[in-house]
Amino acid sequence: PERVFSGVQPTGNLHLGNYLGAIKKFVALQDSHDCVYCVVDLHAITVWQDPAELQRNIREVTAAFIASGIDPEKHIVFNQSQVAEHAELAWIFNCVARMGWLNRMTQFKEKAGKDREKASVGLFAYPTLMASDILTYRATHVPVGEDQKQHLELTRDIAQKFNNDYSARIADLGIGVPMQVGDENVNGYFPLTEPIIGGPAARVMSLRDGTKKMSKSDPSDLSRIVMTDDADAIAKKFRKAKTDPDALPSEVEGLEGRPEADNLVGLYAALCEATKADVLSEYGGQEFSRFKPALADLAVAKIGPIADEMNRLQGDPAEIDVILAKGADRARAIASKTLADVKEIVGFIGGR
Ligand code: AQP
Repeated sequence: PERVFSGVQPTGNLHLGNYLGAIKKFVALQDSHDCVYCVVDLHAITVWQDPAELQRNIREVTAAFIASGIDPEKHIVFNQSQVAEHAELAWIFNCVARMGWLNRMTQFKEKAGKDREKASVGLFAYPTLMASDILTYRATHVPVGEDQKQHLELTRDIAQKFNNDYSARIADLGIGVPMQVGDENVNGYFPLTEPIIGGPAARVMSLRDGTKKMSKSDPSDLSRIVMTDDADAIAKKFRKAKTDPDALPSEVEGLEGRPEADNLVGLYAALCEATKADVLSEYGGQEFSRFKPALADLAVAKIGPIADEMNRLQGDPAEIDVILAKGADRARAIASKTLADVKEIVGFIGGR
């Protein structure tokens, strides 16, 4: 069966972009796929995290998964650092990936800023750990926001190079999976994972600047709707959201060159599972002063119950920890098999 993997970093300020670009899609995939959803704390520490806050944030993301409708009994919900195989496979992938590939990653350039010498080695190697997260479960599909597209391409490059470098060995061991690469049928060990990106909220933008993505680390609280914002905060943030002076267009083409308008219409569409065209057929010609309160009400109606449930779940941290521990056991059962195979493929002794 097709398997989905994805993760969210426990770095606080979980926002509407994380929900609509990722978590909401995780929920939808549960009926059709085996799903593995991870709180990626090893990724979080690529930049400094206060230890007590990190623990709180790990539980908060877990609560957000469950409150949004992910079923930890039917699928796997766990915490990355509890399954050592992720870090182990990442090391092997560090030896498969090339420096030149990682040098091209735009997220590293953005997050490292001007003084790259001061960035952690982990921040640079982040994409090889992400490839490991996905390929530890030999996942075929990864739902993510648009910002992760380049990392997903790197994951495919790593899988392909590993398959090619070790193709004879994989064939000898008889543990490959048939796959098509170009016109050729080959036996690879790792699948070439497909991203699932799309819909009207694949890239949710900052409420203060329609050219920047909504982000956890933006210094302005007004730039993002946080999952746990109350109705007043949500209404205020949309009221203060940057817009241009024109009314909403009636056609989607009319959103071109109007990034803030495009973003708000996209948010409305994603929240009510419609298209931007549907939204504009209702609100085209109207002023933002009418549209913004409607958007705020819709956001409160969709996010409010999730926030309430998140708060309830976080009232019992021990219960969350039990869910994570059980999830880790089930994740490890898959991960340890992959690692045993990989060690055998690479030529280590005692893997299987
Ligand atoms: N603005 C966004 N629009 C759509 N999807 C988004 N995602 C993040 N921002 C947006 C998606 O959310 C998932 C989890 O992301 P992450 O935990 O890896 O965090 P991130 O991408 O680092 O989030 P931020 O908010 O952008 O944090 P900073 O400020 O640290 O850069 C991913 O699937 C991501 O695509």
